[in-house]
Amino acid sequence: MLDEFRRQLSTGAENVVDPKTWSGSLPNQWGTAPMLRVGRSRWFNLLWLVPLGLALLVAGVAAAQALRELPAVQAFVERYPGTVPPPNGQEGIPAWVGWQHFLNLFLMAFIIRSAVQILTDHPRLYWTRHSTPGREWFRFQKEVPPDPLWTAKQDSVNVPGWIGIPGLRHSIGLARWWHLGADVFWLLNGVIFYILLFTTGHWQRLVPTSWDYVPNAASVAVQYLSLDWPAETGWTAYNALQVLAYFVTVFVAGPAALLTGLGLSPALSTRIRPVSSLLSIQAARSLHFLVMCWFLLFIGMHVTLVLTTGMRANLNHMFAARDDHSWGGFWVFAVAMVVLIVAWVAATPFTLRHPRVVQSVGYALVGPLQRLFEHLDAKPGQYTEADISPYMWHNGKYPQTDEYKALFDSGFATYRLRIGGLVRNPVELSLEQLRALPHHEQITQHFCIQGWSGIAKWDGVSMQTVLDLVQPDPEAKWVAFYSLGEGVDGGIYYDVHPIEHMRHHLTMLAYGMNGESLSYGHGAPLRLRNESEHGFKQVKWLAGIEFIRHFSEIGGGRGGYNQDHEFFGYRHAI
Ligand SMILES: Nc1nc2c(c(=O)[nH]1)N[C@H]1C(S)=C(S)[C@@H](COP(=O)(O)O)O[C@H]1N2
Ligand SMILES: [Mo]
Repeated sequence: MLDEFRRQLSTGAENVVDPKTWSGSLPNQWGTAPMLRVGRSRWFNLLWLVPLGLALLVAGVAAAQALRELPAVQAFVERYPGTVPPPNGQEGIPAWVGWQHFLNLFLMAFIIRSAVQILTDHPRLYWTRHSTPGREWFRFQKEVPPDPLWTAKQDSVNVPGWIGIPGLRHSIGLARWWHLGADVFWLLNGVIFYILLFTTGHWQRLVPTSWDYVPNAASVAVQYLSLDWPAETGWTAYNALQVLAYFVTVFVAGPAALLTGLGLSPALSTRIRPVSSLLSIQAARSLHFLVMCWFLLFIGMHVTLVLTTGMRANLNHMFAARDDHSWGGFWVFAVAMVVLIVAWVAATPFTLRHPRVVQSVGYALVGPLQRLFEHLDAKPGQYTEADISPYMWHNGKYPQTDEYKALFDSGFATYRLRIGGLVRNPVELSLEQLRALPHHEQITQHFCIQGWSGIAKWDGVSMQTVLDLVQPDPEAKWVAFYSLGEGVDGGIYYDVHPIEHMRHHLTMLAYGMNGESLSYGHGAPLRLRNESEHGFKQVKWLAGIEFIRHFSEIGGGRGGYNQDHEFFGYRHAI
């Protein structure tokens, strides 16, 4: 009975990315300059920070030079020259620090590039859990146009392929594998770094252990700004300002990147309520972005100072674990940079040519961690009427067939939801019959993979009611949801869910939203809600439901339209 749906699925999912036809041939669309909201509706172009910053720097240099002529300041600099000797007299930089430093910078390069790519998929940041247009505090996209059916996909922007990975609009599926995959290695490197720091005593070089660091850091700042720089003592001990910057980066920004990143996970956000009510997913996304800004600022200052405060000695310390003026460290550094540049240049073309490799390697790296979280009791949060979002973004490709139009115009009088496959009792249900089933209602949060979220009240039929009605066979392990609408690359939209999720008390078929019948844009007449999963799995304009053995049987065989065509993962709860 459901063969007809299977035949309408596209099976020829591409295994390479053609930028011309990618994601339904989305045309190029560049973002705007980064804008910061000031007050209710005024926007400040952040590019002004460049001339402003330069002017401040020049003024700062002049002020510091004037200050250093004052006898009091001279006495202060003499008293606090800038470096506090570490208590245990730890000297030198061991080779393991050099290795870890290289791995860290290498991984960070790809983490940041893919982060930028991810950000461009929804180029707006918010502080509340709603994603209300006009209430974002930061954007690099125009105002949301008045079109009531404007989609989040239409809102995404381009980024050049040598910055983002892979640079195309709406390529978040691939970018996420890079980001999360590199994260796994970065975290591993970080854990090893922490362990070695504390077992070798090397931590004393990075942690300010007395108040002496404060006046010394101030002194170093004045010395740098006055362009009469402090004596270099990097091999024995970093200067106090360096220690503070390294301390913040290693012990504050690093863990903050992890924590805010975890806060971005719908899987955790829906399961650990105390965390998500303090740190909504949108606040987490904003903070995660600010942590990245810190890293970018740090990298800029750090690289500048490494190259200008005695490049050869500095490179010997970090890349050759020795303290002399030879060229050894420079050459190791040069080789390291060649490795980085080759990987940097290759990342985007490789991703476009071998997206399935990126998808499966990414999943192999991230999947085990993701499954770890799935063992946490799934209690997707319910909210109250007061939490309902004033604006719910639309997404996806709207159904435009004559068949759908006729259904819509008739008020779905002839609509039938067909449920079958591995079940004892296959059924066809009209909207009226669906409405006659026990009524279920819930207020829950929707998480789109692109980054926006919103809370809505859904009403309809609990999936448990449907299970009781059709009685799935024991061998039914997965459930396919077929849409009346097509996907962007042809063939009908579909997605597959594990049967355990169907028994969850918050999995339902919704025919109503926020007290009204489901609108065209949000999936009329019927859509799925599975609150343990991302937005793209909430199939709208539902036509049929099939209970199956495994998702490899249908479509491109990867568990859903976006998995087949946009290289997402078949479970994407993190
Ligand atoms: N049939 C169909 N269902 C779909 C999509 C689609 O393109 N086609 N897009 C999905 C995506 S990516 C999201 S985020 C949600 C958006 O739901 P909303 O428009 O009601 O907010 O619908 C999902 N369901
Ligand atoms: Mo989405």
